[in-house]
Amino acid sequence: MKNKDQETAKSEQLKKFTKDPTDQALTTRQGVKVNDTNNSLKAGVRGSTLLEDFIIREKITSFDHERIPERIVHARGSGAHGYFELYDSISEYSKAGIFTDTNRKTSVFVRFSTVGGSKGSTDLARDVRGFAVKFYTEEGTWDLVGNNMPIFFIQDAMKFPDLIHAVKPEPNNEIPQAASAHDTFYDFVSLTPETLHNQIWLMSDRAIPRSFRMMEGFGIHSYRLINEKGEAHFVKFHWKPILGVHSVTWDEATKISGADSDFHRRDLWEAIDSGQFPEWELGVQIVPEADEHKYDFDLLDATKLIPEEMVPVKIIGKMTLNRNPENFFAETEQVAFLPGNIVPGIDFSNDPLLQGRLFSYRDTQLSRLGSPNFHQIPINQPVVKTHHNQRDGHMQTEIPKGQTAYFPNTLGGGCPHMSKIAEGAFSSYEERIDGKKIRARSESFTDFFSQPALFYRSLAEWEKSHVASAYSFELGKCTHKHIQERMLWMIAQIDTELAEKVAGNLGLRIPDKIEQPINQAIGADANVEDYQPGPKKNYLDQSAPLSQANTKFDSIATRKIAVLAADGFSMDDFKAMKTALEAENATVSIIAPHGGTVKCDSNMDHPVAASINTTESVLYDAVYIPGGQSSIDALLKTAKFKKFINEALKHCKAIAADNEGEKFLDETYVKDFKEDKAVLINAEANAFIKAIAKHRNWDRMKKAEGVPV
Ligand code: HDD
Repeated sequence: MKNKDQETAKSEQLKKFTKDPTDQALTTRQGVKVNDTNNSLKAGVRGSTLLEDFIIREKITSFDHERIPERIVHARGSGAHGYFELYDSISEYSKAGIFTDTNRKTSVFVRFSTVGGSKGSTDLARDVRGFAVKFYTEEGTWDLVGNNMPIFFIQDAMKFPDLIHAVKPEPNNEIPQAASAHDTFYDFVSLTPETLHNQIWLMSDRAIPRSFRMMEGFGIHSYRLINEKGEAHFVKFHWKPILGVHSVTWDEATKISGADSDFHRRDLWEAIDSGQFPEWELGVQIVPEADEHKYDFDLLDATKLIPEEMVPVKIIGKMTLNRNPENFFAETEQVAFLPGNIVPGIDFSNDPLLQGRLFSYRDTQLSRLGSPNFHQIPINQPVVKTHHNQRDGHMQTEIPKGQTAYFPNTLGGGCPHMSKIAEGAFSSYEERIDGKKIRARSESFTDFFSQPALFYRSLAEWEKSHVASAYSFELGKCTHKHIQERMLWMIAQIDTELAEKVAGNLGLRIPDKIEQPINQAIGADANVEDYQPGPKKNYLDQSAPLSQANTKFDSIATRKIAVLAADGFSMDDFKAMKTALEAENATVSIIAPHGGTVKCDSNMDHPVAASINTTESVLYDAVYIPGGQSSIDALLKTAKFKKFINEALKHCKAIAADNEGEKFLDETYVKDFKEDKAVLINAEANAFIKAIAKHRNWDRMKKAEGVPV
């Protein structure tokens, strides 16, 4: 395959499978043209339906079998196609073509997801987000199946079913949907201190992203890169969004869930559809094998990150998503990610969480997609030819030729033949292992408090305040005092002030002592004292990349700006602002008292994006009110416009108004925020643009909490 063809290799392959009904006749599955798809075949017009009717039988049988089991976790997700390009070769670390060939653009398919909720649940649940990337490389398919948080809840795959059973709806009443705020989850967490690090990330704004396009991705585990000489380095993978890392507030998240539970899915789709392609840079943290034991944490422990101050992230390439799927089920639902899909130049580490995943994903596809031939589904096919002796099974769609399906053989000329490593064959890294076969957890895994504390210390004040509110909300939903108290004790190990705040909100005291926070990751015969959490260490005071306060604030591209306007709004104000915003690739939507069109003071009709009855302020990033007395008079007649502004104010968004627009603001709580740096009255459009790029004015947060909406 020529390098330049890589970018489109997957799209071209998929085209062969797409079907376009334009100008085509309706047929049965056997290709027979259908004359009536509205009426069944009956014995007389009022008579009973006849078994003979093969058309209704086929139609209904197909319908009856439309559903497949949803993913046990990450059931709700959205996908997109794109490509990856490498900036600089890292051949000193890896021989993988994708990491050495800067001329290639490798096709990718990405699926973002929430974890706990069902397929039909809301996008804005407080949850980890899945970030799974399938690279269709020239050497075979590589899947990097990660999340938007750099660590995981547990250290050993053996605990995964327990974790998921605890967080999923409770088994007796199937409540609550897509929420961790319930007793069973905190029962488990409070008994399993290894969860604390991912748990505090879950309480942070990372768990309620503004957009899939504005979140980071992480491979989490230490993997290995293998170079031509067969030398290995540990590696952690990072995806850094070009638009920066931004989130909504919890109050918005709950309201978005009602106003548009497809908020993230729609956002991804619309961005790609309008040519605003989402982009992430790929970074690697490389650790030489010799440094494996250099750190205060274990590289094989998936509940730990490597602070970027200790090992910098080297940016090596960029991923661009530029095409929406043609069909959700065929592509996004049927895509099967397997952490076990790797290519020469990349290898696993002994992380016991990763090791279990290598089994689980293939296994789950068998029950979800129903056959070991799931790799033949178009979205799952590699872009390179495959030949092997695996045969048959449900839904075999290939026709393997020849007399032999075994190796070695003479009858098939010894084919398909094996390849040498020099010819590109995969060979596992020959790691020296010297140990007893033992069912236990390494002592180097018992530091549960240092990194949650590092995370919390690294946050800005507004982020810390969000964490305290999140813990208070989640634990406030628990009904068992002993669970709440155990959690308070745990949080106190991270930070006492944080625990005190949460305790105050719960109306409880932090217990001085709880029954020892026994690490439940031990066997019944182990000595409990040997397995208590290790002491909290401080090997780094703060790590800047952990805080969203240190992300990018340089663009308003794809930000959604609501313009509140009714008949008679000022064309001059509107035009100047719209032109300035659109020049920066933001989208401008008129929200009016009604649908259809509104007239400006130059008597021109302007399309209304949404009538105020059908939309909410939480769906936009900022609000602008142009002047025009009759427009303002009309807006003031509908209370929901005031709510719209008051909510934007409460959520610390940029608000601008020109001329008579100020009169509208004076009828809202904005009148008490005139000095606010993101409230811009008769200001330059550029000042508004800068305020939107800042994402939010968190300086307003404390005072705005008093706004009663
Ligand atoms: Fe997993 C799906 C990410 C640990 C078992 N996982 C799944 C998906 C993502 C992750 C993004 C959705 C893929 C898609 O979009 O189709 N999982 C992770 C990460 C983990 C992790 C980042 C830890 C670092 N997972 C993990 C463990 C196990 C599983 C330890 C089991 C032992 N995960 C599964 C699964 C799923 C899955 C049950 C459900 C659907 C699927 O695999 O294809 O096998």
